[in-house]
Amino acid sequence: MKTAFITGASSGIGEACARKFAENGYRLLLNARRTDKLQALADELKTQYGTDTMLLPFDVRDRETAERQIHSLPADWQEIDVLVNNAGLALGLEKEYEGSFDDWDTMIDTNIKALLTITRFIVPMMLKRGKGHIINIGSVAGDAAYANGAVYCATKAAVKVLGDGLRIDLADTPIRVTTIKPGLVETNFSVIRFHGDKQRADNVYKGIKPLTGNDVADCVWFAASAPEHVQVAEILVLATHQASGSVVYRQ
Ligand code: 8X3
Repeated sequence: MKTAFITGASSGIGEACARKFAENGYRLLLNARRTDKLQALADELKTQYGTDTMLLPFDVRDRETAERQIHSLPADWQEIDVLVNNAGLALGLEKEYEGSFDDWDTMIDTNIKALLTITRFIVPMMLKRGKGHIINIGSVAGDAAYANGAVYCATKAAVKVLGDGLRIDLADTPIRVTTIKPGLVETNFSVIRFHGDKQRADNVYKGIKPLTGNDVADCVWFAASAPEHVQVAEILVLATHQASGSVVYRQ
C-alpha cells in the first residue's frame, strides 16, 4: 500500500490531489488547518474508495507542531511515497512599494518557509527507505513577475528554485522531485487573494475557461505514476487562452 502526504488538502488543488491518490489506491496523510473539512473528505474517500486516512491538522507555518505530528506518526505511516507540497496562497494584488507587510509575511512563511520545513522533515524519512517523490505546487507566476504580484511571484520562483536545488541534492538517490506550475485555476485562490471579495475574485475567471483543481491533480498524478526511472522535473499547465502569468485572452 502506497502513502501520499498532501498539505493544504482541505480544498482546491490539494483536495483534488487527495481524491486522485485515493482513487488510485493510495492511503492518505492529509494536512490542513481545518480538521472538520479534512474529516469530511476522509469520510467521503473511505466510503467511495475504502481509503485509509490519517489527519494532520496543523498550520504548516507552525514548525514545532509540524515536527511533533510528523515524528509521532506510527512507524508504518512514516513510510511516505509521495509528498505533495500544495499548501500556499496569494494575498493582495498591489504595487511592490505599497504592499501589506502582513500579506508578505504570510505568503513568504507559507509558500517558502513552510514548504521547506515539511520537506526537511519528510525527505530524511524517504532517504531511510531509499524511495520517495516530492511534488511541489509552484505556479506560472514563478516564471516571471506580473503587475502587482511581485511578492507572490517571487515566492513561486522560490518554489521552482528550491525544487531544482532539492533535485540536485538528491541526484545520487532514487528520490524524484517535480515542480507543477499551474496558471489560472478556479479554486478559492482568488477569494483568498482578495481577502474575501468574491466579486473581485470572480472577475479573474471572467471570459476564460480556467483550469480546475482536478486538471492540476491529473498533472500531479502523471508525475507520480511515471515509471521509477522517469523524473518529471516540471510541468507548466495553463488554461488554453492563457499564455503566461500576464497574458490572458478573454472572450
Ligand atoms: C496562480 C496562477 O496566474 O493566477 O498561481 O498567478 S496566477
